[in-house]
Amino acid sequence: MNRIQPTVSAENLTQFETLALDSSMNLADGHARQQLTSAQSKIVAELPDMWAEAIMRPVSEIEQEAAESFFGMLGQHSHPFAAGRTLSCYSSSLAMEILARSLVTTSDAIALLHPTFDNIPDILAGVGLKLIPVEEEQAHDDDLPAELLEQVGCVFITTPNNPTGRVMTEARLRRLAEQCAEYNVVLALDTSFRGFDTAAQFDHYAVLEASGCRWVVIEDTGKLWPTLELKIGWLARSANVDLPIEKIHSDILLGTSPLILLMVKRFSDDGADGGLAELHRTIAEHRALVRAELAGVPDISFVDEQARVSVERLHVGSRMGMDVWSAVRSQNLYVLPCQKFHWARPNEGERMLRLALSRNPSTLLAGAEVLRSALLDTPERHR
Ligand code: EGV
Repeated sequence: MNRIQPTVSAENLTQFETLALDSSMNLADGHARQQLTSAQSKIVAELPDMWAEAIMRPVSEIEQEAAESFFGMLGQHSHPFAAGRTLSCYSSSLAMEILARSLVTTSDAIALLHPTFDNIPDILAGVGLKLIPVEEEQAHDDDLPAELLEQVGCVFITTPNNPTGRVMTEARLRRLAEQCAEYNVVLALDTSFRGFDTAAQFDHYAVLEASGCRWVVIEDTGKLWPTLELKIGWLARSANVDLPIEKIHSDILLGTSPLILLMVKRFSDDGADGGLAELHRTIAEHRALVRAELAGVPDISFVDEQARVSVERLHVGSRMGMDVWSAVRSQNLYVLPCQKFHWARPNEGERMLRLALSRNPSTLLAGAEVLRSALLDTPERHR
């Protein structure tokens, strides 16, 4: 029996995620909510000692250690922290806001990957930038057209992409960076999901530096570990970027918490010492679990066969995604409808849902069972 529910109003993906926060079956947001591993639990138990350490030591030393450990864990050995070109932020979205405000001082338009998580277009458009969509296939397969590069001050790419998991190869990144150098366009990367996919762990900074292009990279500790929203977003830039990033960063914050930086260092060291490989196995198991639990449901498919990221797209066939979303919500299961990832043409996402995999297996199992019966009950719909 369906309970009567208030009408839903969600203006963006994050508001859809907010609806799910108190539910025991929250498969909506891409934040990590699985159990701590035993090695991670030990680190958490040492937080009081880390607090004392954070009080005693110079912040810049702690920040450097956190950056070395985090970027090192991810293969980003040419990162520019030592050169003074990596700023820490409370979140990667804040880093994005700082980048957006910097860009709009010198340009009025930006080329942005399509689809991608909607807070990226919203932040960029929010400062007044005009957005020009770059289809994922085009970004990965072809040179960008000259007419596009002549119009924009920046090309913004999310790799691995959210929600598709698509990773830009080293060869493609090199070519894109060369094109950006040629047209004097800033190349901006959001690599928040890179920790999940070893294909995204070649040394991006070496490629960017070799190209000579102006570049900015946003990195995120926030998707990997279940650390209760304690995280760092890093904002790294080239020496020649010629944007007021440092000034705008300082307008907004003095710095991040040395306690969180120490925690990031410890989680990263554990990651490099086998924790990241363990996470990869966990996410792969969770992906297999969800696919197995939904196997045999007619007229569905998993869209991103190669994805390694902690989210999974489900195509619901001739059903409408929002019909399935509403049906599972009445059972207290929350997933994410995909229209808003397709920020330029939302209808392209209307038959897809995104499921979060960084959860406990019991939650995924319960969610998949609810989803399975809802899919079996949801009728076809033609628009
Ligand atoms: C995901 C939400 C915002 C973002 C969620 C996300 N952050 N809106 N500042 O972290 O994939 O669920 O990226």
